[in-house]
Amino acid sequence: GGSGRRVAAVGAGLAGLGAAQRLRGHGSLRLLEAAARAGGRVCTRRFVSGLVEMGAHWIHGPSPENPIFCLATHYGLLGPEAAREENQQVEAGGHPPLPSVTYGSSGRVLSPQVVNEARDLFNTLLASARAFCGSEEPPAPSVGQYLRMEIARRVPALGRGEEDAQRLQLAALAACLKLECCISGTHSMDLVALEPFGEYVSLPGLDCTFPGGYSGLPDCMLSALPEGTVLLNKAVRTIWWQGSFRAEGDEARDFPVRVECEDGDTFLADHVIVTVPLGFLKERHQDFFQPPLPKQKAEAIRRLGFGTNNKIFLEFERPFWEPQQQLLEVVWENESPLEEPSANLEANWFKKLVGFVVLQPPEQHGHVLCGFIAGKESEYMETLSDAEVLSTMTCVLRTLTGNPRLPGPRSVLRSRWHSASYTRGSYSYVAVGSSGDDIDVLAQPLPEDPKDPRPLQLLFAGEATHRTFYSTTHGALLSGWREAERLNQLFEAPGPAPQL
Ligand code: 6YU
Repeated sequence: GGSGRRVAAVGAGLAGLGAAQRLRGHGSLRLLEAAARAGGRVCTRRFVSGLVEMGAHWIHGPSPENPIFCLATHYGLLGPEAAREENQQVEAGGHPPLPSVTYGSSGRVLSPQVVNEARDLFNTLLASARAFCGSEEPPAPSVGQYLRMEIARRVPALGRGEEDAQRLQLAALAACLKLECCISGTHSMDLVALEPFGEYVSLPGLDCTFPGGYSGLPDCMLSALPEGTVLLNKAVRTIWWQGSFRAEGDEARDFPVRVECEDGDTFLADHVIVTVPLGFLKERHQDFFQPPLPKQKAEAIRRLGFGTNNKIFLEFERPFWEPQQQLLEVVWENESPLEEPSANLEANWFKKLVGFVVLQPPEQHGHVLCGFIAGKESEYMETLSDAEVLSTMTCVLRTLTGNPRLPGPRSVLRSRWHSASYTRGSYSYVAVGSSGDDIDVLAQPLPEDPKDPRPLQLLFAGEATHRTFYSTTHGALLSGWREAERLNQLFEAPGPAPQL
C-alpha cells in the first residue's frame, strides 16, 4: 500500500485543492502555495460595496456533468436560479443573452438589427471553424485567418452592398473578434490553431455566477482538508527529481524528489503534483526542474498558448446607462477585421476593450461596470497607473456616449494577470503549431519509463493539462482529481510493498 508515501503538491488553485481532496492512502501530503491565499485564478475581492471576480467569473455549463457545479451545489454556494433543472439543460454554448446596448465610436447607439446581423454571421462562422476538428487539410492554420477569409468572401453581401452599412458590419465583426480573443485568452485569433479548435467541449447549462463570490468554493475545499495540509506563502523555487535524498536524522529512507522553496525550506517526497500555471512553466521550467524536463515536454510547454485576459472594474456615482441594460458593447466604427489592427499600444490600447458587464444588483454593488480586455493591449494596461486607466476610460466613455461632460468613474480596480509572477497570464489555448496532443504530453507523468522502479515522481495537473476543458475551472478541478487517482491506483496496486 501507499502508507508512508510522501506526496507534495505545488499550487493551491482548484487543481491542487482537487488533488488534495481526492488523494487516499498516502503517508503525508503537503500542498505548497506561493500566494498568501488559496484559490489561484479564482479570486474574489471586495470593491465598493460588493464582491467582484478578478479571475474566473462563471461556471461554464452548470449541469450535472460539471464537477464545479456539483461541488458548488454540495456546499450550498449557488443561487436558486442556477439550481433550476431547466437552467441546466439549456444548450446555450455559453452565456445567457443579456439585455444590451451597443455604443459606436461616433457617439451614437447602434441599431440592434445591425449588431445582431454581424453577430449571427460571426457565430455561424465560428461554429464552422469548430467543425475542422480531425480534418487532414484545414483551410487555414488559424481560427483568425479562417474567419477573415470567410468574412472577405462575404463582403459584397454585407449590409446589402450599401457602403456605409457594409463598413458598419465590418466594424461590428471586428468587435466580435475582440470578444473571441477574451474568450480564448489570446492576443489575436490568428494565434489560435484552427484544426483543434473544436476539441474544446462546452457543457450544457446557462452560465451562472456565485452570489457569495467564486472564492467560496476553494475556501470550502480548503476547510475540508486536514489542518496543516496547505502551506501558504511557500513559493517553490526548484523541484529536484530522479535523485536520492535523505532527511537529516533519518538515514533509513531516501526519496527521489526534493522540493526546494524560495525561503530555503525543503520537502522530500516520493511524488509531486505540479499544478503551476502554464504561464509560469513557460517562463521558468528550465530551472524549475532539475534535471530539466525531457525535450518533448519542454516543447509542448513552448508550443501551447497562454495569453492575457483582464478585467477593469469602474464605479460610478450615477449610472449613465438605462437600468434594464446589463451589457454595454463597444464598436469602433472605422475598424475592419480585414485590416491590421494598430500596433501603437500607447495610443490605441483601449480600443481592444470589448465592452462592459453591469454588475447586478446595483443595491449590492453600487453602479459598477466590469470591462474585458485581452492580449498585448491588456498587458500594456497593466503597466499603467490607476489614474491613467481612469482618465483613459473617462475619455473613451465620453466618446462612446457622445457626451463630452459625462462624469468619469469614481474608482477603478483591475486584474493584472500577466504581471502576476506565479501566473503570467490568464489561461491556455491551443496555439498555431500545437495540437491537443501537446496537452496530453503536458499531462504525462515523469519519469517516462513505465518500468522505472520509482514511478510517478512528477505528476502534472492544472487547466492547461485538460484536453477538452482547458481554460476552465472544471478542467482544473478534473485534472487534479485525475492525478490524485493516478497515485491512488499506484498506492492500491497489489505487489511488493515499497521499501520503507
Ligand atoms: C471558468 C470563467 N474566466 C477569467 C480570468 C482568468 C481565468 N477562468 P491556478 O492558477 O488557479 O492555481 C495554480 C496555483 O499555483 C496558484 O495559486 C499559484 O499561486 C500557485 N503557484 C504558481 N507557482 C508556484 C510556485 N512556484 N510555488 C508555489 N505555488 C505556485 N474559468 O471556468 N469560468 O468565467 C473563467 C476567467 C481573468 C484569469 C478565468 C475561467 C479560468 C480559470 O480561472 C482557471 O482555468 C482555473 O482557475 C485554473 O486553476 P488551476 O488550479 O489550474 O491554476 C473553442 C474554445 C475556446 C476555449 N475557451 C473557452 C472557455 C472560456 C474560458 N473562460 C474564461 C472566462 C473567464 C471570464
